[in-house]
Amino acid sequence: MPVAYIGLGSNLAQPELQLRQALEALAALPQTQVIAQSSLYVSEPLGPADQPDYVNAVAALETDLAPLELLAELQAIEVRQGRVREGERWGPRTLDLDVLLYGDLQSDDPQLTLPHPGLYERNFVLYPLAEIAPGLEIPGQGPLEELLARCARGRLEKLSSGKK
Ligand code: ROI
Repeated sequence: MPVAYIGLGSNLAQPELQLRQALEALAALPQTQVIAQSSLYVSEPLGPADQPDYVNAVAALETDLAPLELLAELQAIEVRQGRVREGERWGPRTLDLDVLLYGDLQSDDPQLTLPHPGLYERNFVLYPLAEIAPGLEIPGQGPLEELLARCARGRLEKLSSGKK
């Protein structure tokens, strides 16, 4: 089964709870198992600074869902947890679930660009990812550790530890 890595983020309506609920929802997806989850991290907002800090994490799934099926399931979880897709670009959100990687797939489908274009330079993605997938090769980019070496850790604090 392919392994997909999912980025989770929230900065509204009890972000830590949002992430814990989202992780439970991921575990309940059809044809899917959560094989690892990172610690939860508190991160400073990328984008407008006048918004609350984020809680971020990364999960690894083994899934038989096709990439767009997985995306649709993630969007349904976002909506169930109160996501409203409008308002300010790069503004605050109750829950964001991104497909970061899907196996070694590379895609420039505008619906689902893979690897996720934000992956390469976001501390709140790279550090949690490295926690659960050390040595990972990022398709088209090279070793995760090389991206990490170029990415300042910044203000990123572990909130609680991961699992598995
Ligand atoms: N900033 C942080 N720290 N974490 C996020 O998950 C996040 N998500 C976003 C934007 C608004 C770009 N900023 C973020 O979508």
